[in-house]
Parts: sequence; structure tokens; C-alpha cells
Amino acid sequence: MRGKDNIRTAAEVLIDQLRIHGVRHVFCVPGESYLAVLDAFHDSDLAVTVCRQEGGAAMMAEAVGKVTGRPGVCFVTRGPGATNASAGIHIARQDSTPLVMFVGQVARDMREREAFQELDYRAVFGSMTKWATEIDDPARLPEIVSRAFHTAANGRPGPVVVSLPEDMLSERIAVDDAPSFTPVETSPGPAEMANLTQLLGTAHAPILILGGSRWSQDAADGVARFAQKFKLPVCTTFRRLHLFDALHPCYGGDLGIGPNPKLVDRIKAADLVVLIGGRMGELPSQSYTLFDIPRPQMTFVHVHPGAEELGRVYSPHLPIHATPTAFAAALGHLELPGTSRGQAEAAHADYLAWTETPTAQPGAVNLGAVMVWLRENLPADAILCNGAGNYAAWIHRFFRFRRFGQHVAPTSGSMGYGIPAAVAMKRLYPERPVVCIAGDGDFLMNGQEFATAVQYGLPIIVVIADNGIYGTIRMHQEREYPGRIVASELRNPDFPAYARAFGGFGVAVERTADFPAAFKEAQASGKPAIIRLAIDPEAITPVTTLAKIRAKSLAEKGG
Ligand SMILES: Cc1ncc(C[n+]2csc(CCOP(=O)(O)OP(=O)(O)O)c2C)c(N)n1
Ligand SMILES: [Mg+2]
Repeated sequence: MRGKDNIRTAAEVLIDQLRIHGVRHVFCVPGESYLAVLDAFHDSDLAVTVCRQEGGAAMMAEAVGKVTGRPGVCFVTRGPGATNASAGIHIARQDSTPLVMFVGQVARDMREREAFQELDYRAVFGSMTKWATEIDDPARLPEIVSRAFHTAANGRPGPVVVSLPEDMLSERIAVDDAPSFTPVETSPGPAEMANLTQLLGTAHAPILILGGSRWSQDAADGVARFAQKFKLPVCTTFRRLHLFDALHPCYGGDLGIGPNPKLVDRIKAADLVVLIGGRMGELPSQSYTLFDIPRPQMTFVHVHPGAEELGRVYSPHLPIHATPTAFAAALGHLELPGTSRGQAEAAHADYLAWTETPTAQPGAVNLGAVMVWLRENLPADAILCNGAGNYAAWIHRFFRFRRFGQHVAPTSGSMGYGIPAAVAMKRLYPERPVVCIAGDGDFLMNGQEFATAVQYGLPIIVVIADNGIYGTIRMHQEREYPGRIVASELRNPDFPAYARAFGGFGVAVERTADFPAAFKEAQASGKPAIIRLAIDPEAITPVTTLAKIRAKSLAEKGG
């Protein structure tokens, strides 16, 4: 309880800092290590979501950071809680997402004895976070929390871990609050924009590639206007499809796993590549084969909010240290001689042709056709979440994302992300339809958070592509060790019954034609829902089958 003399417990000071920094939602699994914080939640207006596993809580906070650009916040207990949560910390790292995780810690006078569940968080999270620290002196709480928010959100965003010794949290102190934080925008300089104008003005086949974080709808619109004015083709990196309207006449497609070969050819033939916001990691660079390292073969402009990322792998001809938001605003003032620079029209025609019609598949449910139905029937404000597995290839290929924040999925390829992300999105945006697409393996990595959806009355719709295998791994096995199947087969529960057991709605779909009715039933139920799709394991990607991969591999290996 707060005293009348403005003396607060450290835990109350902490909650007040969160409110000052604009936090509305916190995700947690409780622990006795931070009871004083839980008690401070009691009197605050923070929306608290209690989760079933810390990995889920951390992924929910990560999803909030992804779509809002401000740190998502989670609270977990020491040792086992923190290590469970590390799955979400890793996603925030790879995906450049602002996240602040608070961890309970043993009392200060017990440290270094390996007391119950004690860990050294600076050491454990040191290489996974932008900053990992512990608060010893409650009087420094406003300062350290302020730094945590700045660090998580500025430059290249990422996770910060703050450890809270139990006895520190219940100390009573008089201390001033910190001012609220604002992420720092880094703008490109006039010299850089002049240089860019010159490069774009003389290029014959330029292309823009969008990726990373620190975007907004305004920034995406700004790039779209610029691209349209000068007919520049634009593509997006792995799982960043939401950065550009797929039906914009300049959109050339998704540079992720299994991209359109015509897009890859277009990039190879480009004489100027402008990469905005992304790191050009392993997946979009097609395993580091698209561009020469360190100096790309074509003129390479790299715009990134983190100074340390410029020149890290690729040495750009023109590095621009800027946030995508500030860079997009600067593009509005950029004039190029003439109007026709690139082959946007041809790139967009290639994209439309590649994504228009579902490919033929073995089995009675065609996941491509399901995606096409969803893209034609979900409203423009719907949010799609997913984790990792081969099933996601059909999302990337056939769903056409139209606006920022519409796709919430891990560039880190972390299974189990879709359910927590969907729960977080529905908690944030109760009025928007939220659909999670999951694999059977993927779903059960965090399926327990379906209980959280039920607990908070969040009618998310989960579509499980159930092929009875860890399909991605089986695909790699067949390619590398044909016919030698091990540890990739799954015996699954009855997923619709699972949904019902949790208090949700469940339905099974055995034929493509039954999907629309099942989806409408799920919507009408008003409950969190699971739609189980019976997917033929042979339908391993939109373009090939397991049998074909095995046969090809056997032929190559002389088997
Ligand atoms: C947390 C985590 N563990 C393991 C992996 C390795 N992995 C990548 S995809 C995959 C299988 C996915 O199976 P499923 O969700 O059923 O989708 P499918 O490939 O069958 O469509 C595995 C095990 C991973 N990416 N993330
Ligand atoms: Mg599977």
C-alpha cells in the first residue's frame, strides 16, 4: 500500500515508471520472487495477462513490441521462469524487437550462494540481450528502468533483462519519477540523400528491399509513394511482408524461404539495391549467396537504425544511418530526374502470377486454397500470426498482406510463436479479427496459451495444418538422408477435442470445400477456436512432395 507521504515501495515505483513510459499491458507468470510487484499490479490500471508458461509470456510481450515499436513488457520468476522465457528473448534479439523483461531475484544478502533458483542474469542473458542488469539500490530504479526502455527501443531494438532482488522490491523509498521516454529517430543527412539521388538517378535496374523493425504504417506509405513515383520495384525480406501493400503496383514479392525465382533473378540483375531497415540475414540473402561479401557486386545502399549493423556483413557503397520511419519521411522530399526508373510493373506482374492460384497438392485439403480463401474473406484489419514450420510457406506465398502489423511472425524461425502472438494481439486489439496459422508440431510448443485465450475471452481462431510430422525436418531428412526417417513423426491429440476441453470451440476439416463453413462456425461461436486441417504429409511445400524430394536425393546419391 502506498503511504500518504509519497513514500512508495520499490515495486510501486517500478509500476509507476512503466505507466510513465506508456506501458498498458504486462504479461507474466507469477513467482514468489516478485510478490511485491504483483501486489503493486493490484492497485494499478495496467492490463495484466497471466500466462501458462514464461515462453508464452515473453513471446506475447515480443509481439506487442513488434507491432507498437515500444517495448513489450513481461515479468517472470527467477531460475526456471527466466530460462523458460529465454525463447522469447531470443526472438526479440533476432527480430530486432524492443522488449523489457523483469525477473525476480533472490534477496541481496543471499546472492552468490546459489540460493534457491538463483542465476546470474548478466551472465545468462549477456549475449542474448542488448543489456542485462540487476537493481541493487531502489533509489536508482527510475534511472535504470528509463535506461532499459531507451536501450530496448533505440538504434537497432532488442531485448533488455532487468533483475529485481526480492528484498529490494519491498524497500520503502522517496524518489522522483523519471520523465517518459521517446524512441530516438535517426534521420539521414542531406549529403547522404544527395548521394542517394545521384545513385538512383543513374541506375538502370534499381530495387528496394524492406526489412527489419522501426517501421510504421506512415513509413510504409511513404516508401510506397516514392516507389510509385519513380516506378521502383519493392520486395520484402523473410517474414516482413507487412511492410508493403502486396497489391501496390510496385510490389515484387517476398524474399524469404522458397522465393519466386523471377524475384531472385531480378535482384541478381539489379545494378542498385537499396536495403531499408533489414540486416539482410541468412534467409533473405538466400544463405548469403545473393550478394558478395563483404562488397556486394551491385551498388549497395544500406539504411539501418543501428550504426553497428552498417558494414557488419555487407560493406555498403552508401551506408545511411537512419530509422526506416525517418528515412521514409526524407524520401518525400527527394526528386529524381524523370519518372521511369525501374521495372516495377514487370516485378508486380511476376508477383501476382506467382501468388494468384493455389498449386495442385496431394491430399483433400489444399493449404494454398485455404490461404486464398482467407485473403479474400478476412477484412483488411485482420491480423495473422504464425510460428515456424513448412506450413508457413503457404502463408508467405498466398496470403497478401496489405498493411503494417498485419503479419506477426518470427524472423527467428521460432516454433510456438503463433499462439502467444495471437493472444497478445487480441488483448491489444479486441475489435480486430486475429487468426493464428500453426503446424501440428508448432502448435503444441505453446498450445497451453490457448487456456489464456479462454481465460480472457479472446476469440482467436487457430488453424492447425496437421500433417502428423515435423514436416520441415522430415523434408531435410529426405533430402540429406533419404528414407531414413527418425524423430520426425508425431502422434497428435484430437485437436478439436483439445479446444473443447479448454472451453473453446473445435472443428475438423477433411476437405478444402468445408473450410469456409468451418471458419464461419468458429467465428460464430464467439470463443477461442481451433480448426484442424487434415493435411497430407506428402504436400510438403507448395511446389514439391516428400516422394519427389526422396527420389531426387536417391538418384543424386546413387541409391
Ligand atoms: C523452438 C524450435 N524448435 C525446433 C525447431 C526446428 N524446426 C523447424 S521447423 C520444425 C518442424 C515444424 O513442424 P510443424 O509445426 O508440424 O510444421 P510442418 O513443417 O509439419 O508444416 C522443427 C522441429 C525450431 N525452428 N524452433
Ligand atoms: Mg507438421
